[in-house]
Amino acid sequence: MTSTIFTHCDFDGAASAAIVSYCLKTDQFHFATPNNIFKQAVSVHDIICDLPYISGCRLWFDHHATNIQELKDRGLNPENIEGANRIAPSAAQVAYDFFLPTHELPDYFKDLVKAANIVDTMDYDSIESWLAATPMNILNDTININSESYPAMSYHLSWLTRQLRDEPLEAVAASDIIQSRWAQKLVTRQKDIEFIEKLHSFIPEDKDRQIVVIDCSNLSFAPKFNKTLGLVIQPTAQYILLIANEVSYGRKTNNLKISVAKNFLTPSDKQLGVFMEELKLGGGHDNAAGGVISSGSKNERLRKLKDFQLDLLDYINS
Ligand SMILES: [Mn+2]
Repeated sequence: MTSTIFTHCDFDGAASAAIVSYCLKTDQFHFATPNNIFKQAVSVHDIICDLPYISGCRLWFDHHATNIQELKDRGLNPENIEGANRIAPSAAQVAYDFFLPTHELPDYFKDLVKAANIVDTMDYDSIESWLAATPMNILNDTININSESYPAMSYHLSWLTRQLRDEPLEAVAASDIIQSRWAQKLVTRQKDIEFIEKLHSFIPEDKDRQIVVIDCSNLSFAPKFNKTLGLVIQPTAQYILLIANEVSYGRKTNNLKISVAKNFLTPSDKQLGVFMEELKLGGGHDNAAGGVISSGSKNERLRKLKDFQLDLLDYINS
């Protein structure tokens, strides 16, 4: 029976799937997000990596504390699930440790796991090292280029997963496909930085300039950039807040999509996910969270956005 590896559409998703693919000779991949995995046709033959557990799947490999807790909340014992799950820096690490005692693994998997650990936890010691042209950064930063469509990105991710399975990181990063994507990425990144530089602001109440605000709600298009690039322009800020229009069926609504992240170099003990949940706007993790501010009119949304920004400022100063 053919089995598919359902995995997260990010670097750790590809890395963990590469290790599982090597060991179990499964060569079919399907990329998903933590939200849409629940809508996928996962069968009893399938394997899930780096995503929430789906009842009845054959094997599950994960490292997210929230997913393991969610399982317990459902009355399931994580130790009884086939595969491996534990809190770790990456799903790649979990899968590697699971197969190591019983399989002969290529030496280059050690570097792959190390890379997944760093990329997935943003374990960098400077903005420069986060942006540096290292093999792991190049591969991670070229997963999506030029706002590629989901099918195009999935196609690339399947290719990347097979390459990571069959070759060392350096060789994959040096390939023509990756080098061409990287050249494009450097151009768009530079444009994104210039764009954020023009657009970013601080609210007047934020005297210490702690929260870089990137407000895209007055734009007629939805820019797609990594908001953490705000730190290139404001390296001493502690948080980055991105605001954008919520689009429904191709039309702008009065609702605002908000997402907030901590400066990865100076993480505080604030729990952004809990904060967003308490405001009943959304949720997330300690270091990054998001949600939607719903409003019926332009004025209401301006007022609610201002309230939200003051609440956030209060919270981070509390
Ligand atoms: Mn992961």
